[in-house]
Amino acid sequence: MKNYSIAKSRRLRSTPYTSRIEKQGVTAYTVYNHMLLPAAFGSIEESYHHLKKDVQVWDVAAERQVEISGKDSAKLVQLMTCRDLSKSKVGRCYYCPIIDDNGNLINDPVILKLAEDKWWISIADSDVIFFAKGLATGNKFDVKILEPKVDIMAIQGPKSFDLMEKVFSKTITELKFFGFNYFDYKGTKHLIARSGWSKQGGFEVYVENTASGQDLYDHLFDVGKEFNVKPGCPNLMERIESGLLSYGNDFDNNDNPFECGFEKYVNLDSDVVFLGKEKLKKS
Ligand code: THG
Repeated sequence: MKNYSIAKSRRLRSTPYTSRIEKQGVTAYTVYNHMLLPAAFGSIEESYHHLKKDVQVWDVAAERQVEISGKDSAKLVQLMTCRDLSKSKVGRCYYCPIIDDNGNLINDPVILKLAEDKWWISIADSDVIFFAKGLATGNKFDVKILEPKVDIMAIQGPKSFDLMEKVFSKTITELKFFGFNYFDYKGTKHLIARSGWSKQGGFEVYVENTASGQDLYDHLFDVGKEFNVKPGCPNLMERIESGLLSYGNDFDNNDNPFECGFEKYVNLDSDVVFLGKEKLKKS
């Protein structure tokens, strides 16, 4: 297969980690949310075996956040997803299909409840922000919607626990799956969740302070030598083996949640209000 270079531009955004991963030998990019997402560091097969054994640091800044805050934020977030969020808790992440009025998928983000009136929708590759703004305007919701400057770095693999403990102390290993909390790194607080797009275990750091995040990125490689840390990225082999679906690749706006095996995340029996509910009842 012939390979082509990709022309970077303002439209095709870099991340705060791009210069670092290029020094470290990234060999392929894909485009995700109008941003560079590394797709390979040499052999995907070798990376696969390394990810299952040791620990990798990933530039997944392309998993952008749609921040929704304000009085009607919970109503808007619920209107967009078929997962019942009425009992959701601050400090937890929720994997939620976002669906339209036909019951078809718009995205499959992780939703973080930051406060009763503040949410981050950590999106896959589609422009959820315009969908959210349209719904907010049409429904006259009192909300603020924006894309905050948040650049996720993921630490994935079985040795991610040892590496993160070395940097953030024992408390970080007590985070439950899909829980998040704030952890100090040299005087800067970072939101860290136990999550990530692999099933090898790990964490995601939602970096808001870019300089501190870049310092942390370098530090993880300095202190991670004993765990054989390497740069990596979502791994095609591992994610397929683990059954993690990719919006735009494995499913898109022609599919409903049932066709994707998402029935776990569809609540048709509760009285919450969301788009496409009647359509899904008939499907
Ligand atoms: N992390 C963050 N944002 C993201 C992704 C991520 N946005 C885009 C994309 N990935 C969204 N897709 C998924 C798909 C699956 C999972 C996370 C994001 C996932 N699923 C678990 C599973 O299938 O076992 C748990 C789901 C559950 O039961 O709650 O982790 O990776 N920040």
